[in-house]
Amino acid sequence: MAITPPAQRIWWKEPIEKVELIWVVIAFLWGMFMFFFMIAWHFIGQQNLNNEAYRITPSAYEEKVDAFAKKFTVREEKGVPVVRAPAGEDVYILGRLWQWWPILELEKGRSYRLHLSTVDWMHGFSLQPTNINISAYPGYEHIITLTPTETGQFGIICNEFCGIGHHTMTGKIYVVDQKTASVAEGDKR
Ligand SMILES: [Cu+2]
Repeated sequence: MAITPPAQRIWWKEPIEKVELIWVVIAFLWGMFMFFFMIAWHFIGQQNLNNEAYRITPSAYEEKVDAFAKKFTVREEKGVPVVRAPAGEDVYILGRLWQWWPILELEKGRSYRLHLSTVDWMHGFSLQPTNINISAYPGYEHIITLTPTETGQFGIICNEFCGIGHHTMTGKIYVVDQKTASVAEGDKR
């Protein structure tokens, strides 16, 4: 706000300065370019996940994940089941205070439909070191189509602060070669 009023009181009726007009046009066109590129990037950049989301109650989701784990658990790690579903199947991960559950074992080069939800409140699913980040909410079941391209052990951390145990909220995904029985068997060495 100016301290003194402008000399020309009816300033808004003055013709717009040419340089200002050019900048307004440039800024507008840049804004439009970025708007459409955001959509284009979804297709050409392969950055944004193509996901689906459905309404579900937290307890119904918990039941589904329990049934999934019961069916396909191959071993346990510190009390957490390691679940290896047949390639191409639906796989489930559940977030809660304070863990991502269960541990998944996937095959490299095969596509999975990864279901993701939480049973208490919002958590941030962050897959490391790949750096895939997805917000997970109670009441919404996200489904992400995922095709692992590298074998190894991937960590999941929570990147939305969720209370006193937030820093301990981790999970794991193993990606193994299609013929390998299990990476963790090798880890026990
Ligand atoms: Cu969390």
